[in-house]
Amino acid sequence: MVAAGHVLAQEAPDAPAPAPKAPPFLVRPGYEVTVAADDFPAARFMEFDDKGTLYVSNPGGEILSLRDLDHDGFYETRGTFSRNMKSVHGLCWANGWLWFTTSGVVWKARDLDGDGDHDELVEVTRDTTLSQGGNHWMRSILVTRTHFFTSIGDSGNITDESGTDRQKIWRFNLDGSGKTLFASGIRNTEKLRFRPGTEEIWGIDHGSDNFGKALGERTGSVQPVTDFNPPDELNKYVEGGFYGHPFITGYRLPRYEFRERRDIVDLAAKTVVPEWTFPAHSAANAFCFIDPEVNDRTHAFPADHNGDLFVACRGSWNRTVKIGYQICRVMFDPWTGAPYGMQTIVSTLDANGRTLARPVDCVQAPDGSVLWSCDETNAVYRLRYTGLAAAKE
Ligand SMILES: [Ca+2]
Ligand SMILES: [Ca+2]
Ligand SMILES: [Ca+2]
Repeated sequence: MVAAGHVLAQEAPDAPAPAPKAPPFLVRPGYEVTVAADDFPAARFMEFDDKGTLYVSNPGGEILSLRDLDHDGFYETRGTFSRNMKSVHGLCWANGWLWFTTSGVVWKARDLDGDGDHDELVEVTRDTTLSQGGNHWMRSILVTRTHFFTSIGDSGNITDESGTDRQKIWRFNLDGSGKTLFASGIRNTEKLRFRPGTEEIWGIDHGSDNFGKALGERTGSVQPVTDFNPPDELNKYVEGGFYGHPFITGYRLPRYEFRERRDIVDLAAKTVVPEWTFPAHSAANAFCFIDPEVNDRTHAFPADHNGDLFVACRGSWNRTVKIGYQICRVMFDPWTGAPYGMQTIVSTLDANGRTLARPVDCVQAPDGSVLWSCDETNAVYRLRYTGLAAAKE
């Protein structure tokens, strides 16, 4: 018979391994990045439920469910909420359900017994009403008390799809009925969210590639026009709004390719301009707002971050010098509700310009920190504010 103490000594190696270290990102003084979870097939979009479960979608077909049971910021417990859902992307927690999208279907599911796997799955609406596929197959989802909103982008780069269901945001009743056009002229907006404390719908629209190609630019070498045009747009989507694509870009600039259209100036005149823009090819992808209710409770970030936007910029391919590759903060003026500035918080290029990560999405965690995902390192990182005093130490 073995003494109890001896058995404990034998079991000691089973203690949890320390959390992995984050790559050497360039992080703004006062902030810190750690690994929240890793070893994903690909980590794309994220959402929390009301019990602190983190959901991470992987377009290969899974939604993983993660928990940080000891509240140390590392999500050590993992389940598979949903599987065999090829192209699963957009996520939104609402009314007790995790709503999610595949390219041509809007679904909702819930876990009733708390084991991290769904027990109930509902197909809310299918591709008889939703376009699918193409280059931009990622489908957004925003669920409100009364409706859900979804969109799918341009099937190519600058395709005239104005006569189709693409390049538009659609509003549905919660049961999938009542499809109504909400906004149009959108190239590729992968995430929609309310600005905290309002019912304003915000999203980021990706600018096109190869702006100067029709003028003789050569992709990857001589592209003075494309390097700086067009911007990625932070838009406030209003009912009936036309956002320009594919004819008009940014601040009512007509596209060279559509200059022969007789209505091109009228199209420019009716285009809703962006509330803010990001440098061309940043690939400003997805975002979260800092909800003041959460931040005032957790004090995770200074109070002047309340209502600001954290944006995951995946970074450029269509630029001669890399740009994007960062987590940035877009500051909002709480008085006007409008953006007024931008800071880089994390650069995912190292000092030699090498790519350390390509950020995809940001989400505010229940502890107030901001989690961001990367589908190349296949990890989720945790960004928090540690203070300038800590930065000097
Ligand atoms: Ca933990
Ligand atoms: Ca379950
Ligand atoms: Ca636009």
